[in-house]
Amino acid sequence: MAMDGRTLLCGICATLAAGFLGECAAEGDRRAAHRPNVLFIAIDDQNDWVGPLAGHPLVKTPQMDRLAARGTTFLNAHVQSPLCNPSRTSLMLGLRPTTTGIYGLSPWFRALPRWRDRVTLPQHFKAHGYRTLTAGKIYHAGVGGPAERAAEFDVWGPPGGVGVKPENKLIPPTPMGDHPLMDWGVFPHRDEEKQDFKVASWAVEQLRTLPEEQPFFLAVGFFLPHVPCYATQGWFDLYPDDDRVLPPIREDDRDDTPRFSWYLHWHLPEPRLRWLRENDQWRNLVRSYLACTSFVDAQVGRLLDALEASSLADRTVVVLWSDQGWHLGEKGITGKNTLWERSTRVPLIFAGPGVRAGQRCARPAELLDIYPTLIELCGLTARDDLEGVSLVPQLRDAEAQRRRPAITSHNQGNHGVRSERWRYIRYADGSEELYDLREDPREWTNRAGDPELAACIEEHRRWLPRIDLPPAPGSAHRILTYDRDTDEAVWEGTPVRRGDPIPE
Ligand SMILES: [Ca+2]
Ligand SMILES: [Ca+2]
Repeated sequence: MAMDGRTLLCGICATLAAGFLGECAAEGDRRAAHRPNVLFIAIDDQNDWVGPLAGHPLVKTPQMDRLAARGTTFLNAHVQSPLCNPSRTSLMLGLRPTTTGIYGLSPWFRALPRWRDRVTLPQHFKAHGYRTLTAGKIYHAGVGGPAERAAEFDVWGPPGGVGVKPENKLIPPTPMGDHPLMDWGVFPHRDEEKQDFKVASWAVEQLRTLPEEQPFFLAVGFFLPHVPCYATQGWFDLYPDDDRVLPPIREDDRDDTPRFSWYLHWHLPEPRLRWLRENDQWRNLVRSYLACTSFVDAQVGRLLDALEASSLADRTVVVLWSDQGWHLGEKGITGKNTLWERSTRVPLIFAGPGVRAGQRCARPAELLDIYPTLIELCGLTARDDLEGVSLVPQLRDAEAQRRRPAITSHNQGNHGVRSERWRYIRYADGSEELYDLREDPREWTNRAGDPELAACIEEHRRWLPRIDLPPAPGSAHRILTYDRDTDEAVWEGTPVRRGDPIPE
């Protein structure tokens, strides 16, 4: 790759960090005034049950529909990890989980010497003269004290979270620990008491008052529809109180998935489908999730209103994404931590300058691509140490070619490879799945054993990550390791043997 002096300077900056950031910032100040702003909207655990992805026939998300009409929707966008911390770390660093070694809810990446000085997406914008702001859930956990926070973003708004909640859980005690977050239902309160409402209010105020002469990178992270899914009756009334809301499932769906597929979510607080049915909670959970999705959609709408009211829309790139999906009974489970479509397929919508309006792109896309895409859309110095590729060709023409599939990893050795038509999964013990999404969009029939598809499997295997690190030091929470020599899997420190019953 050819490098001019400035590229080289910022290339060094990207790897060596803080001391050089100031020089880059000075360079950036001179050119920054003409660059577009960025409104970066994250939603937590939002699967493809949004209007633009049509993942649920009854879902109501008029504001995301409105954003999609203004921009380009990726219909085949996938996360790099089906879990908050590794997914967000991957996006913000521009590196796969298999490269960071971060697969669990811990560690925070700055705790690792290797990534302590890594320049994140917002830091790269700051180095080019942007004012960077954040509210709600962008990183998974607390970043640290004032100095640590100031290093990540210039301005910090309200933190993420659920906000007001009932005194006691609304649903019966859930298996595997009765986790406090495992709760949902109608709960009387005012929308203004929800943390996502407060986060949106703060962001709206920034959009009204930010100085014109400096471009901004404003990150807004919504917590819902992450559990607990509380909403008022009005949001529930958007959805019928009958079984039309339930997703189609097959009772025997797991009969043709490898036993190892259970190991990825072996013992977790998210209830299985069996518990939902036995406790008459399936429909209540699905309606709660849909109600919270519509509530978050309305908060997105408040941001879009503010953008248009301040005449910023033509000068602001908007990107909306979710850090992973959620199962609501499909394949016998709720929650994430799988390599199937329900966990990996998420909204990814771009709008604003450089983005063609009204497009729907079927090419595979990765959240990892957001970093290089925003760099190109905003005219920042390119970096050669990012593992994603820019989506700008598809933002200009949805039919533009892309060879690379979307890859999701959940702990070392377990990968999903999603091409335009197929999903190939390979687990650490060598077991495999293959789905033809064109003929079987719900991934009901595993065709990995079909000899006629051997070449198809071989083609997808070529894309398995070449770097596939073990968990980084300090890894915890939802960590799975596997030893090929002994055929022993270890889930969160406890061995799982072939004959062990699957936890319910
Ligand atoms: Ca999440
Ligand atoms: Ca099946």
